[in-house]
Amino acid sequence: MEGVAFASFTSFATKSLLFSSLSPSSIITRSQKSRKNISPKPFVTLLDYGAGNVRSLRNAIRYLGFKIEDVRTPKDILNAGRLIFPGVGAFASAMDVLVKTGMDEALCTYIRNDRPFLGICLGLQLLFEYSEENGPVKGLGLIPGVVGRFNSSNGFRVHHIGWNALQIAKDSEILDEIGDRHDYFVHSYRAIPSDDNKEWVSSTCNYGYDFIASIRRGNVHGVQFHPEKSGDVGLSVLRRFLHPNSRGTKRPTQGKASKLAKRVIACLDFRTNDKGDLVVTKGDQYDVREQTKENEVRNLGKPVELSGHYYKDGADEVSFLNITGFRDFPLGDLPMLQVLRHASQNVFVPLTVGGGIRDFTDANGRYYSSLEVASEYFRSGADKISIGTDAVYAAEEYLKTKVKTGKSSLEQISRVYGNQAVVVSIDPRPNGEVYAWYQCTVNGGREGRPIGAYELAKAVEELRAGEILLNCIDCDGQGKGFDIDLINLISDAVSIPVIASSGAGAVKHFSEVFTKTNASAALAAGIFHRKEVPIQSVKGHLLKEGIEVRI
Ligand code: 1PR
Repeated sequence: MEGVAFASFTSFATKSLLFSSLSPSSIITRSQKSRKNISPKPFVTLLDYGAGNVRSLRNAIRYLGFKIEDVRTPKDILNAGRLIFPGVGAFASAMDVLVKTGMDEALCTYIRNDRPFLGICLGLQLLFEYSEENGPVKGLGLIPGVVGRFNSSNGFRVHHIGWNALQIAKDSEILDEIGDRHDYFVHSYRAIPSDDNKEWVSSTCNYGYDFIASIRRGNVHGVQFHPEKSGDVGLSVLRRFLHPNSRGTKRPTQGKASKLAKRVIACLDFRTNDKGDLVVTKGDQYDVREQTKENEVRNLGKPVELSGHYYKDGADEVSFLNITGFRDFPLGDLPMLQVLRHASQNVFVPLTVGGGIRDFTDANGRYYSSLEVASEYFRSGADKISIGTDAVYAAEEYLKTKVKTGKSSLEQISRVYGNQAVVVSIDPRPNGEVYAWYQCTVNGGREGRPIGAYELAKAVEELRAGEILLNCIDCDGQGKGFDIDLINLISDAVSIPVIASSGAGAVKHFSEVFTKTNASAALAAGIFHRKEVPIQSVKGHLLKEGIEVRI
């Protein structure tokens, strides 16, 4: 991913100095000699240079029955039987680490020798000559061509986030089960197809214009999308790479994917009930207690089970919101981290986690930065984190001072993990009789703030939010449809994707939000938890209405 500076790179580079006395060329010579004696291994080697979250990929590889051996030295690359390189972070920082550690040469040798390789996302981009990301920055130069940024001049939002279709250019056995189905992309830079790299390109994708979605030459593969987050289709890509002998025949083409799909997201609000159990709950206008004498927290099921169910039913993403995170210390909430760890072992679509992300000092006086809190969420399996309350305070401060301090949770987390990994959740409540405005709230709707949803959205975009989750307290849990005016107000104000939330009560509400607004995704909770409508029926309806969704 892009736009990222990495504290963790530095520490990895320092560790790597342990083997820096061994020159890359001497390493290569020795391992080339010994390679003849290497037998095929029942594991895959992973080049994780410590720049971010590759837990999802690890989970997917393990799910497919493979063991993982991590690269520690350039020699491990040369000795690998099968190597996966999930590039994470910014192009320049990644190249910097590769060069400092001598892994650049090892990688080039490995790939030039046509050894089994799969680069993912930045792991594909680094194979090219140059990237414009903070550059031009030199890449490994194995494939002719350049990596450039998407631009919004053609009306497309700069991040390409979501499920898109591939146009297969040539046979690439690992793509053979994709057919006409969508894969999950998240990036704002892309490799540009040209005559010079034509022979490498195995598929392209269109987002305003064509870009390289995958490359293949011999045993060397690279994909811009994330197979580990692309559901069954993505798992088939990994499986075909990991088990080349069991690839079998090409599957008949399925699906009708042609462009970026609208996303349907299942949301699990959860909190601890009065007995101390972590439960999925869902309120009416944010009140999650039953209207009974006991006034207990509404219990709609167990988070891990429900997330697995929604994944199988076709959710394009699953969101977990710890709705009382504002009052408890989220890292003290070990069951919640366990939920995430377990859910991410079996759910291979993006997981977003929110609730309580802020700087915090615990009872013993130990200070935790919001970045540490977010990092723990990422380590536990989150692909994106969502910030509510703290983003409101950051936006208020920014609007008051006009200074980006770089210290807000929003700025810190997007600097380290990339802004595609940072969602801002807005909880507005319509206010005012004559001049209506959408007043932002904090602490789960408990406190109104002197800032409107429009101003907040614009400010958090400037502070590097990557996406907006747009709730509406009045519509929440009512089943009467999304607030179309609010969604239009916000999605027209920003150039980052907007997720419409609150109020879905029937399949027609999903088609309405996608035909009347520019929302990139629709999120719902109650309608799914109460089992009124399965996600597949929502998608069936959207397809019938001519709205492209992933099936
Ligand atoms: O403020 O950073 O600690 O984050 C808290 C997060 O928890 C925020 O994202 C906030 O929206 C959420 N939250 C806080 N209290 C509640 C509550 O319900 N009492 N849930 C709450 C808000 C999230 C929605 C919901 C949809 C769809 N709900 O995404 O799931 O409104 O519901 P529906 O389809 O049934 O209408 P912080």
